[in-house]
Order: sequence, then C-alpha cells, then structure tokens
Amino acid sequence: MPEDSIDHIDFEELNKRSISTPIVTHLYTADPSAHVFNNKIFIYPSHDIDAGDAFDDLGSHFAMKDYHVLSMEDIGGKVTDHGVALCVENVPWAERQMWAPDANEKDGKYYLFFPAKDYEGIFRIGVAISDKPQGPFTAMKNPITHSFSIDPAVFKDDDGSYYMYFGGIWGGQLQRWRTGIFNANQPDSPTAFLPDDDEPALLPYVAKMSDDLLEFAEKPKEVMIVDKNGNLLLAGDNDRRFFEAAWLHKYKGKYYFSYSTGDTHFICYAIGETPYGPFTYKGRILNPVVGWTSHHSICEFKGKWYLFYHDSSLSKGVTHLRSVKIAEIKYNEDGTIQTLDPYKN
Ligand code: FUB
Repeated sequence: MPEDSIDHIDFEELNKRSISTPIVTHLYTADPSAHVFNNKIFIYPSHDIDAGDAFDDLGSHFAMKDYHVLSMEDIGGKVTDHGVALCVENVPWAERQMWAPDANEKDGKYYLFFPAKDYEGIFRIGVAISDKPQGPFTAMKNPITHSFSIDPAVFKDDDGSYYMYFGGIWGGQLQRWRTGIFNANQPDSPTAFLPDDDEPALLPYVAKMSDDLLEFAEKPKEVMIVDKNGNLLLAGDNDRRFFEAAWLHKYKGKYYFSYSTGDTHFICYAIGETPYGPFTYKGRILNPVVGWTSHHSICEFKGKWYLFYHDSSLSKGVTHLRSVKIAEIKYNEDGTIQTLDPYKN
C-alpha cells in the first residue's frame, strides 16, 4: 500500500485484519534477514529511526545509524534484542544510511554484510565479523572491493560455497553503474539513468564470495530474471521487474530468487537451476503492505517455511518507521508459493 493512500486507513481495524503482529515494539525494525544458527532464529534487520531527514524518492529519510540483532527460540516466542551490534561510527569507510543487512556463518565465525554510503555519497557493501551470531561485530577498514549498490543477501549452498546477491534501483543507485563506473552526473533524481520502458529492466548482481567471506571471488554477474518464454523482464514491467531486496533460498533442489518490485510494492519470486540463474518469474509471495517499501527473507525452521517481512502499521503508516513481522508460507505440489495477503479481507 503506497504512502499516499494511508490517510484513509483505520489502523485499529487494519491491525485486526493483519496476519501477524510486529515481533518487537520497543524499536522500529525493517528489512529482516533471518537465519538459523545454533537451533535459534537470528534476525538481522535495519534499525529504523526518525533522524529528521526530508522524505524523497532517493530514500534520504532512511537515515539509519546502527544495527541490532534479534533472536528467538521459537516462532511466536520471546524475542531477545541483543542491543547495538554495529554502529556507523565504528565503520571507518561509512558515513551514513545503514540499510538492509544480512549475515552468515562460516567455521564458527559470523559475518554481517551491510550497505552504507561512503564519504562520497556512494553506496558500498561492507563486512563486519564476530565470534557470536548476535555480535557485536567489528567492521573491516574498507568495503568489499568493487562493491556497489545495496541490499546484500548471502546464501550458503549445499557444497559450502557462499554467494552474495545485491542491488537496488532509485535510491539504491544501481542505475548509476550501467557502464561499470559510478555515474555522478545530474540530475540527482531516482529515475534518471534508468532504461526505457521497452528495454530490459536493470538486474541485480551475484558474486561468489572468497573463502574468507571478505571479498568477491569473481566479478559480479547480472542475475537474469526472465518470463516463461525466456525473455528478460522489461523496465516498464513494474509489477514484475526487480527493484531491490534480493533473497535466495533453496527448496527441493531448486533455487528461488525473490525480491521487491519497489514502486509497485510486491514481493515476487523466480526459480532457477543454479545459484547464478537464469531465474524464471513465477509469481508473488506477498501483496503490498502498509508503507512504501517491502522487504523480506525466507527461512526454514523446524520443518516449516517462514516469510520475514515488515510493514509500517505500528507507526501508523510512516514509511521509514517499520516493524518486522513473520508469517508462514506454503508451497504447492508444483513448487510454486502461495501468495500471502498481509491483511485479511
Ligand atoms: O531500509 C532501507 C531500504 O528500504 C532497504 O535497503 C530497501 O530494501 C528498502 O526496504
């Protein structure tokens, strides 16, 4: 549900219809990346604050400064907030806007992957390390070499390889990297430098990670998202094309690439045979939530599959003050996912 329609929302009534409630209410959290470590669910969200920045289509109002890690022993059980896990002041290369993070584990160490703007106003992706899943994390001095844009999601495949998926258009700056070099030209508008509607949409990227998970092991490749005829989705196909919030999970041997369509507010998915794709568009996982953004992760826990997502119901529709929620997802026999409506009719 885009923000311009919130004036008419009766939030009390909407909350009654909501399929789930915020998992914490003492702080605003968004962009949840969920993983199971040590038989517990750990959630790595953005920590939303109101820093007073003006609302614009580049997302300047998303002025987050730190991350908290949340954990729970059971879905619906008590949620522990482990406090500040990483703060922008402790990241030498980052100046502002700690956007959607992810984490993963390797050989007993935990890695937090996060985007932030550097001192030139360019989004880069950094890594921070801890001995514990909840942190605190220590950031590397520099971002990942040749990293760009936002929303890293790091998937561990069954063979022990790790892949980072990332990218986001508009405020996420992906459209400024079309030549491989950051385009700093004016205008500073979210839609400048995007392809025309009848051209292929901009694509997210994937790169295999180095053994120490601190760098890309290869030049990032585009993640092809195609329709059932094998054609790339077009830039004007706003209901289906990639915008931001990449996630990758594996179900019954197939790779599911899911993402947000941004300005049309859907969480969609596409299925592929390898971590690199191509991925064939299959449908929607989540219909629009209250608030402009939609962002998610998908994780299996104790034999069930869950969608971790957010909406702005707790803040009564404030776009940049969101709350993490959880809902179970169900697969059909053919491997497709049943679409969730976040609010019952
Ligand atoms: O939280 C800031 C940005 O909003 C994220 O990076 C996007 O995915 C969107 O949720």
